[in-house]
Amino acid sequence: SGTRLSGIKTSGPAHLGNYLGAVRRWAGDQRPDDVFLVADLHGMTSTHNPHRLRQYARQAFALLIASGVDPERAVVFVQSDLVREHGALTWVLECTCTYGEAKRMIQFKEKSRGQDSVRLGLLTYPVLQAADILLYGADRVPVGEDQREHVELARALANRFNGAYGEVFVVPEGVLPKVGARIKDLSEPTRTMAKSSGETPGVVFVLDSPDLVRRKVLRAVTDELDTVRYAPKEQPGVSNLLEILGACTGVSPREIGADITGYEQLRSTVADAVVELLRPVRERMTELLDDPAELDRLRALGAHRARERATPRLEAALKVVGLG
Ligand code: AQP
Repeated sequence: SGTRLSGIKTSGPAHLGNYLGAVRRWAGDQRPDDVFLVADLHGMTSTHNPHRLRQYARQAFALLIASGVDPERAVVFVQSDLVREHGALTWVLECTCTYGEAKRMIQFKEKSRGQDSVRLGLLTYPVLQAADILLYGADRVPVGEDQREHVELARALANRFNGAYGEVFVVPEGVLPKVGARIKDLSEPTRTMAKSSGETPGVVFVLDSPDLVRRKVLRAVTDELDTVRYAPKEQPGVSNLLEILGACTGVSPREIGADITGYEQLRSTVADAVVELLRPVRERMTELLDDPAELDRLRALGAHRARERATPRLEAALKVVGLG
């Protein structure tokens, strides 16, 4: 057992990749001690729209519940509902972290490259991420390759803090999640489907209407080879469609193309599968979003459960560093 922590950032509306590659798996494999975080504080490290940020957080929370995360068993909450706790520990950890460590993060280098105005939060968000992890005593953090370095930082900060001031934090470990599908952009199949791509036909959002989903999939980029074959390097577009179809139906993408003859059939088969996969999720999500009282009740429940976990550890940390 132990505590696993997983999060979804609200830098945009949740998409098919987030659902197939992460949320669906989290819901399917949840244990009572799991912590799920809607990371809205992380949704403002670059230019953002306040109204949308709030909306994306509500949507992401609704998505977790609609996907089957059980708010009575797991701790599922919106990060900004505990903004004081996360903010306070972030400051303490920023004073545990060096500037050199923060500026070496590959994600920072990549995301700040070529930008003339970089928010300081883009530099320090890995420390906020460390606070997210350490507040809840998470010992395992399932992350992909791109986030591994941040979990290593959280680990280093926990060790350094414990060594300097006393054993307050559980030292977390990054674990490779069970391989989920890595979904690519439908229009540019060599890059991953991403929230930050914005409104493009290449990104299918969980809340898109069935009509829109269908149109986006039917416009998916393929190639001129005219063979339905799983070969991500040579045929990224076709392989992505097979990957999506495989993930929707639980069959390996290598096997699933056998009965499909042309690209037209492939696109329409995938369109049907995605529409049917998302339909119940979107319906439950919409129900929740249309019932703000119920959504707020679940949100308050999650925040309460999260605070019960976070407060003792935060207080212990403040005490040993000499605050309060
Ligand atoms: N394209 C994807 N295919 C499969 N899984 C994906 N995830 C993200 N994109 C894909 C997984 O979704 C979970 C939540 O992701 P996140 O909110 O932490 O954001 P991210 O990984 O940075 O990806 P996004 O959604 O594309 O956002 P932006 O554009 O802001 O970077 C994670 O488990 C992630 O692996």
